[in-house]
Amino acid sequence: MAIHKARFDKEEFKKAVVGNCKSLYRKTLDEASQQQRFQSVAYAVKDLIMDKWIATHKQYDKEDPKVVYYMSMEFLMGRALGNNMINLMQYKEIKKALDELGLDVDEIEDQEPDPALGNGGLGRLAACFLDSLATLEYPSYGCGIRYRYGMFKQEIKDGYQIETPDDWLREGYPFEIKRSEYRYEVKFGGYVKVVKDEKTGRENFVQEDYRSVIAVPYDLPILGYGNNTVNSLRIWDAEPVVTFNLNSFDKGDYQKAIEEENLAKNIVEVLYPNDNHYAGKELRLKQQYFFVSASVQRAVDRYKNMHNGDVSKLYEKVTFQLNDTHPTVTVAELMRILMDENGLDWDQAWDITSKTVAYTNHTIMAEALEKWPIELFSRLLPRIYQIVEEINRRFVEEIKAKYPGDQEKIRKMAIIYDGQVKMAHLAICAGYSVNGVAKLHTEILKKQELKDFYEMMPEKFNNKTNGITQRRFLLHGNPLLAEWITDKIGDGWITDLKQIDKLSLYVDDKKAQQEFMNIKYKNKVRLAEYIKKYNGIDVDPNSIFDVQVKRLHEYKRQLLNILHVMYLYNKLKSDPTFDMEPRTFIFGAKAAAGYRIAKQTIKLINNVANVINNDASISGKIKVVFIENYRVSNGEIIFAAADVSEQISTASKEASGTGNMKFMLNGAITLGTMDGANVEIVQEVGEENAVIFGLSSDEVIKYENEGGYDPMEIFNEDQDVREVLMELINGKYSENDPEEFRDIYNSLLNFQDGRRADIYFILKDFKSYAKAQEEIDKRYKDKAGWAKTVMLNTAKSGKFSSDRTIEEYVKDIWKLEKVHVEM
Ligand code: 8GP
Repeated sequence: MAIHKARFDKEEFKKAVVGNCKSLYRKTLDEASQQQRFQSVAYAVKDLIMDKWIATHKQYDKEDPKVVYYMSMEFLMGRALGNNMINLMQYKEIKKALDELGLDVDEIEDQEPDPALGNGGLGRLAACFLDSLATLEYPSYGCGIRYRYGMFKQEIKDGYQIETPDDWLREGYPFEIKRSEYRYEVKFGGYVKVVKDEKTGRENFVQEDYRSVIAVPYDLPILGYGNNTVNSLRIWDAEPVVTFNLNSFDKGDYQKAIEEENLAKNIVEVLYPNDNHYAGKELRLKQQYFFVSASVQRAVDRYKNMHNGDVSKLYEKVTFQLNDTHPTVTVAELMRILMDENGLDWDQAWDITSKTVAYTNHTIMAEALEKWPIELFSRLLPRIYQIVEEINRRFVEEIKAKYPGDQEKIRKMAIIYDGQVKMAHLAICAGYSVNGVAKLHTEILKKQELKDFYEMMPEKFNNKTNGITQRRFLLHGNPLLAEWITDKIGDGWITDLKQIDKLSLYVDDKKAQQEFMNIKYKNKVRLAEYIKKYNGIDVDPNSIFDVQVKRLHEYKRQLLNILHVMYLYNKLKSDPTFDMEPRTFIFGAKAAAGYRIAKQTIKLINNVANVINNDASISGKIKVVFIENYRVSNGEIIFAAADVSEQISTASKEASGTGNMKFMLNGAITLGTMDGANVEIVQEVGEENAVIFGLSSDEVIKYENEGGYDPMEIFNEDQDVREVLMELINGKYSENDPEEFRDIYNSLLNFQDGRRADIYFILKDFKSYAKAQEEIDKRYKDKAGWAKTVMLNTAKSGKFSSDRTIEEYVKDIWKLEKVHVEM
């Protein structure tokens, strides 16, 4: 790839920063607050982007390439300033300019709120994809919601998680631009009137007596690395139709005016903080239809403008990728627009739609499946529901034709059944592609979860193993290692991560090992300072940094990790000869606000930390740290500093994982189960360079099909496990309230609320996990062996770039062509 480095005029840039400060705040830089300085810098950087952004879209208008619309309820972008400086290839130059202005680049970057318009894996994947699409010069739009409040901020008080609102727009977000010219009306409720056109005899469907909002887009620039491509992330805000609806007011429809005002205010208010869990709230369905309708209307209009108003070949230039089922109403909305607004008949509209929409599945967790009650769905979206009904009717006919007399197939596959609208079934039926996000995950979809669909339409199914962008998670997050790698093998890895394999040549080289471990040490010092600053805990950078950061969910088994810490602590206390490498167990995780047992687990981790960190008798052999408010920005620091990457989900449950890839890239060893993309990580790095434990996914699925296993047997037979479990309820870690962790205890041992005991096989995997942990300890003692292993992890991470993933989507699903932007 030809890397393009634009000219940078340092003096002009400095002038711009000073000028921005003056025009924005009527201040000089030294009078300004840190936040105001950040804003002044950010606007100057935005200026550097603007011409490229304009040029990119001119080029798109001229060449009329096919465009992918990445439809997602979530984009977990992380901070933009540093990333934009990097992708402009002007990080060092800008840093120098800031130095000369007396500004510290790290402090300035630290002022930016993390735009956190996402929960976890799915949202961060979307952000990595946008980075790769722009870097690879593919035309694309991210389409989402401009939540007024993003992912909540987590504070830990007394060991408990407290959620506080993330008011990320308070100071104004410098990189966005409002695009009032692209406003669209989105309609909810009312009823559908059928009007017969006397001349043509055609029936037209008109929504009446509805409430509506105006969707107004804000665009954020998405910069390619080292090129002139600047794509857009388009997030929609909602405004009332008329702020104070005089028209309606005149007619006495005061109520309607107020309702529309409230609808607009509520709709984009907040991101639902659930990860891998479906809450089924009406407002959520409103959010979904809101951003989908606006995005699809805009996409169709754009296409029509470029094709004389003729929509019949839309699929040649437009494709919608559905990031999980959340935007699945895209299917029906596109049908509606094609039929009701462009006069196509059903078959024409269906032909276009089913060549335009594709679906990605991100989880097999049953509780994440979106199923809307018909009552709610049809009341909120009456016309959309009619269309879904007709899609379902035709689909059921197809099922009947293929499997005559097989009522069971209809029960399992129909889109509407049992009073519910099943979004995954709609996405699969209408989509031209269905993909999982790691090999194992896709196999499980084909063999288990979506078996019937796979049998009926195998050609739709394909795998796209996830990836991450090395620009953020190595080049920006770990500058020391990035520079070292570039010294050794050149900078090709930045846009072609496969090249990082060239490091394999150095893994036995003593000097290189030493350098690599020195960098790891410095990154551990950086994290230790962060921990000291935010947690007040001293941790030893010479200890093993053993890290589990991800959303808190039972299937991810943070509980297994902390139970093992309790077990280790018991060992240390009871056996004075027990020898172990000092270990710092680091956790970071947000729990959904309503997820009780997840929140209890956070409290448990903090209480265990409290007891162990304050026990002088173990002379600091174990430290436990819970990092508050884990998010993209501190994640970058954490990945760089990790020795051990905890990827310990119950096999079969983690669709892919992407944190696992970030750790690997930064030179950590995976301690994990054969789940999600761990399987492929092991394949790339070799079994001897990872530590694997636990049940296989086949074993888990087999147990599940047989009704589970009996954790009581383990409890009764394994003295160590029993001791740890008793400590959950004897007040050892909850002096004030010995009952505090009763729910956790029960979840492991007792059938309750219709749920079997230990459905995530924590006790079943405990012994094998403890052994794996011993193995880590043993390996760390061999310094050279360890260095080689972690270097190999970095060297073999090439497959896990989102650039590779995107190239696969482009080739197999989207069929896009690159557009090179000249300046
Ligand atoms: C996640 C999967 O749990 C994770 O394994 C995968 O790596 C990631 O998606 C990207 O593919 N799923 C979600 O984040 C998820 O389902 N979130 C939605 C409910 C918000």
